Amino acid sequence: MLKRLADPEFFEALTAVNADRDEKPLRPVYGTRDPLAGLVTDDAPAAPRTSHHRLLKYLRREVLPTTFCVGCGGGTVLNAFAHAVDEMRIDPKGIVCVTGIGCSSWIPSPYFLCDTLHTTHGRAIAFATGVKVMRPDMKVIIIAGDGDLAGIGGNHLIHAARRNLDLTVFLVNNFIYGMTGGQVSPTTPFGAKTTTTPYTNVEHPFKIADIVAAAGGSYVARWTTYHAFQLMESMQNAIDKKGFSFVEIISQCPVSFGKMTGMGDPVTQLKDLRDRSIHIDDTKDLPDDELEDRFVVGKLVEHRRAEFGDGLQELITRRRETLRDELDAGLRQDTSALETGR
Ligand SMILES: Cc1ncc(C[n+]2csc(CCOP(=O)(O)OP(=O)(O)O)c2C)c(N)n1
Ligand code: SF4
Ligand SMILES: [Mg+2]
Repeated sequence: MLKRLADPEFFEALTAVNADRDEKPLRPVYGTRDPLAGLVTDDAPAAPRTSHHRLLKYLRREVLPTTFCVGCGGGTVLNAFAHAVDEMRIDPKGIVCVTGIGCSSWIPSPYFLCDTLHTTHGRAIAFATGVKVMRPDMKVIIIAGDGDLAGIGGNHLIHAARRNLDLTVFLVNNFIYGMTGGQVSPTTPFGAKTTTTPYTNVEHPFKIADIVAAAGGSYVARWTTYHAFQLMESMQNAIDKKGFSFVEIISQCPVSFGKMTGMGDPVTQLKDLRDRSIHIDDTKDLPDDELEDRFVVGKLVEHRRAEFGDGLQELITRRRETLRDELDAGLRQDTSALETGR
């Protein structure tokens, strides 16, 4: 699996079109688990370009190149997702991807080739709920940003976790409203400058994965785009899990987040993700204040709880039986009234 993800041809196939742009994109050199160790911006010879990579079948090739800025974490998330689906041998015909509005919402729609619902800002989970209830046989996967899922759609998120409907959510947390130019979001760090908090943010951010865990999510994890391999495995676990599953993916936005925070270089941001991440298993003896500025990564929660869709189906079956009994009883009464004339 590691060997397959470290495949220069897939990255090249994904980004080949970027080479036609004026910008000089960062190109990863493979064969290492440390993505930073491999990032180069020099004029090293390009990897062979190909339009036949096996994972291209998961992408809508007609919309490539992606509109992501150079160095955006969105490409890593798309890459990990395509690998996760491929590893699991899921037929994309059995997946419905649902999303809202934002740069992160473009990861599934238009780029991933399956049935997609590109809905209104903050309403992805509401639409996904309808899809899953009507088509429990489909894997319903939501990929969207922090503004979409934790801001305007925050209420939908916590209630979906409480209900424990069998949905999978990948929340791409870049700490900002990226698409609209860098407004503060509910996950923007305390003290960060954004276009709407130019004198620093004096609000505390949500730890959104912790909130989903507290609200009842069946599988909740947090990884970053630095942890591409762990992210892919976590995506697989989340997709596999019956019930509400959620992975917070901390991601770099060198353009809108970087604009006023001084983190305009994607490598600086990735290094920050690497240096501030701590695995949950290593946090047991640490006081809360030491974790304040850290990203606790790994699986936060996994448990089994009755799933909403099953409960609903059971209820419908029970109610149908009761109705049938009531109908039968009514018919018997009518027949006897006809026969006896009473
Ligand atoms: C109802 C509504 N309000 C506001 C907007 C404008 N808007 C579009 S995307 C966006 C924020 C997106 O942020 P996020 O979900 O974090 O995605 P990112 O671009 O950072 O990946 C906003 C506020 C909108 N489209 N619809
Ligand atoms: S604005 Fe940020 S999130 Fe949007 S594509 Fe550019 S780098 Fe990515
Ligand atoms: Mg965002």
